[in-house]
Amino acid sequence: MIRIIMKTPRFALTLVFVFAVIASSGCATRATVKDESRQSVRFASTEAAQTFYEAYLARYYPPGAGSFTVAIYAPLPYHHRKITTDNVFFNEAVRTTDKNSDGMISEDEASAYAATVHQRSASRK
Ligand SMILES: [Ca+2]
Repeated sequence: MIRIIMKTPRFALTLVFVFAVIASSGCATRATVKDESRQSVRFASTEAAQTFYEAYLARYYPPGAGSFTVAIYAPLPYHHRKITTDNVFFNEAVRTTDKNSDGMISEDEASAYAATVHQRSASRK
């Protein structure tokens, strides 16, 4: 037995030791949730609302957004996640779209927002 250990490379023993320390130390997980109340917004027309919502959904909920990836990660002693709620995304989209900050999204503003969203998604392909 001693002969086997003596022949084992020092690197492998170090690796086993590090893994044992990580596996036995546990993992601290912390999550920060970023939330805010949903901003109220008016639309100049139903077409402006339709254009805005279609672009908003394309931006934040693209096709395949419901799919998930399975991955195996090495255990780390500390893990921190940031979770952003839908309201934060929605308010960001409204602030981006409402260029003159009057609380109403016009058809021109909705179209400009939709153009940036579609341009952004086209550049990713
Ligand atoms: Ca406006």
